[in-house]
Amino acid sequence: MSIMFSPSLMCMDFLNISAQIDVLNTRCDYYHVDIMDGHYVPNLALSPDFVRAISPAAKQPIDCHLMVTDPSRYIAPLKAAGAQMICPQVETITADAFRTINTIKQTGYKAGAVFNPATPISVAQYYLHLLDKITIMTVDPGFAGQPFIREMLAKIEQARSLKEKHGYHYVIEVDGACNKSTFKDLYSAGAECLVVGSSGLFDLDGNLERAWDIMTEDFRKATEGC
Ligand code: S6P
Ligand code: MG
Repeated sequence: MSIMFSPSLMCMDFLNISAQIDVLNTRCDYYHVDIMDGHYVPNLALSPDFVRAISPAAKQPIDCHLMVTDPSRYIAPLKAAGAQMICPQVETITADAFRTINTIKQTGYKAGAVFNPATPISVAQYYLHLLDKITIMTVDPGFAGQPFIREMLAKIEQARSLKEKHGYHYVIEVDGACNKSTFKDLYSAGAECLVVGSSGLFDLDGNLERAWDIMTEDFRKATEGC
């Protein structure tokens, strides 16, 4: 059983950010920071200022999921704020995917790409080899607490077989409703990193250490024998 967990910080308790970062520092693999511009998605979430605030305390890489119309505007500010990985939505970089990904890498980040549920992996086929991570959205982007889109299991399997066939180095991440009721199917399909938000982690218990233990036990039980 090998899996990575990336807590979605827009779901944390904002009255206790510092204490929660301390708890997560020794447990998580990445920090998942949802950046929304209120234009690409009808919501606002976290920001470069949030990244700047947590980066001195964060001991794991800060991974920014950009749900914004123009990702290029966020690359330099997020670098200055202390982020380590940038993942734009593939739908927002069709006109300049190579320029954007190369800029992300030349700025010193790891580069990922995120696929909306309705977007096929094939749109990125010419640059999959450049990516350090691909994220399959299993909800439409913009909000926490949405229902899981089961059709995405086939896309996760496809990401795994493309990785095996071509030797791609990307990590296969899943974002959206990763929780007790989906862990088994996600893991069996090939997910390597799970973004855990309200349903998978933060709403399990008011005490985050206990919530983390509940989540990892949920995952262990769900994937026993897989
Ligand atoms: C959605 C965002 C996600 C959510 C996460 C919340 O736009 O990209 O990262 O924060 O899905 O988790 P849950 O368990 O509420 O779906
Ligand atoms: Mg996200």
